[in-house]
Amino acid sequence: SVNERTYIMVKPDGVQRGLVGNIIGRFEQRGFKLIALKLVHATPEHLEKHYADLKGKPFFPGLIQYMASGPVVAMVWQGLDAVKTGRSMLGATNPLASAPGTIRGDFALAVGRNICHGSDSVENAEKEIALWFPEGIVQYTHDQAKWIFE
Ligand code: DAT
Ligand code: MG
Repeated sequence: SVNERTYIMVKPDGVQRGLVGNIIGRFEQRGFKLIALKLVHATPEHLEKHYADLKGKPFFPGLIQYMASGPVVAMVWQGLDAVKTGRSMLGATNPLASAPGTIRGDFALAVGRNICHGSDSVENAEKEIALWFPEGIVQYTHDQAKWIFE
């Protein structure tokens, strides 16, 4: 739907490497509407909730340590098919398999340093938005919408 929302997060390596503006720019240029944004240095406990589905994987402790190693940029983007389109803009989980032109395909090489997160389903997006933005989301009219959607 036009009002679908996805949770996108620039990971600590993306912040340290100065890729925040580029990643935000891609979602802006594509026509998505920014409805939440903040810089946050998350605790391991918070990140364990975010990645709860991966608990038990051999890389889980390293993933949590990496994600807690510095601030992340937490965002919510809204627009047509935001979840699936966000995933395609991200590229494959392993950057070696990500096509050039995708965020991971343009900026990353290692699966454990893949720059950016994006929700993988509408249901998970809603869960992640609630986890990262318990304060709620600002509502405003995006005046571009009439130029982006029929
Ligand atoms: P994605 O981030 O594409 O949704 P995921 O949810 O399966 O991928 O995994 C979350 C993150 O965990 C992923 O972005 C990087 C890390 N990860 C996944 N598989 C890994 C592996 N085999 N080795 C190291 N890190 C891995
Ligand atoms: Mg995932």
